[in-house]
Amino acid sequence: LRRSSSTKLGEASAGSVGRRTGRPCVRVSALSYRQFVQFALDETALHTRMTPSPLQERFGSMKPLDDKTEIELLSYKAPKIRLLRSLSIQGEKGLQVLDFAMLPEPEYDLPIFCANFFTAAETNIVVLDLNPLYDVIKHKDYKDKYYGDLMSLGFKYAELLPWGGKLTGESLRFFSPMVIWTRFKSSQHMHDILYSAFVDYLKAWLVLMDLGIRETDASRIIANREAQHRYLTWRAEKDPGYEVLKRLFGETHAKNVVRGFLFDGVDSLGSKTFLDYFPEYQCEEGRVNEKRSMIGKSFATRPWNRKGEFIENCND
Ligand code: BLA
Repeated sequence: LRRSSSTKLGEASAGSVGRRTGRPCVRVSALSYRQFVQFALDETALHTRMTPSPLQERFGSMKPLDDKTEIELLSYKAPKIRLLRSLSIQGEKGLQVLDFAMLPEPEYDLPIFCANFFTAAETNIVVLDLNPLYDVIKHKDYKDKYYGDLMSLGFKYAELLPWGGKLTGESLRFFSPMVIWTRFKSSQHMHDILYSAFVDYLKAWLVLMDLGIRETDASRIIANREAQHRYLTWRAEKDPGYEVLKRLFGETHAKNVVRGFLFDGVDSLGSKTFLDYFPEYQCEEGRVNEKRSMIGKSFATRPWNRKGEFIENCND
């Protein structure tokens, strides 16, 4: 992959905080994630031709159980992008949720754009990353190809948005060395930093997408498809947002949103089961262990150095 330089990427978006789209907009809450979604759609539309996803018809008018919560489900597809989907929630007591992802077509080994922001009662839980399709600890070539030039961007935000502490150990396999995993107390200042990070990460992903070359080797395409299926299988089963969605939609609808919308592809891109990919979760009678983690909560500090090398033995 060739790109002018990683600092250029950072510079290009300096001043993007508070950027206006030029459209009239209602400020429902100062700290809403609406401007994030609007920016992502506007910016993506500058790079590619988006068309509504077939999922939109099924999920676009989904309603929560109570009438005080507002939700928005959006989904598109585009050349190279199998699915762009966004779930945003504005609820009572400052509940704000954004789950925004872009999943590539299997002909591309592009990372998955992943923004997961959860805000309630002043607490913010944030994951922002270009999730690697292949485990970067094992696949150095993949890591260099996509993250080599982006580590300075990652490091800039690792300082502004410090590591959020121990997390489900298994999740780390799905994260890149530039992952932002953080928790903070709500403030306009932190919200602005997060917006700026979102803008920069999205722009970086779109550059990777622009440069992405269609794979023609059938075995590579099969491998990409399985890697994405494994990722979707993990998230559809263990995503921390599931409990919140159950409260908002009820169990059946929540399950449909998770398997049919957020992680669409889990039932179509492959036929392996969760236990095929993650056999360590097997319980008696072939049931899946309900614990989120078998390893346990791990990685008290950021396990990547500035160069994006994995640092072992930093568990406690
Ligand atoms: C917590 N969300 C978390 C945590 C992580 C993530 C790492 C910390 C708890 C843990 O270690 O598991 C996010 N984990 C991810 C992501 C990946 C992963 C993005 O493995 C990708 C591979 N979060 C949401 C949405 C909601 C949400 C949509 O993304 C709500 C609808 C809620 N996340 C949420 C809540 C917590 C949380 C309530 C704290 C409670 C908990 O830890 O279970």
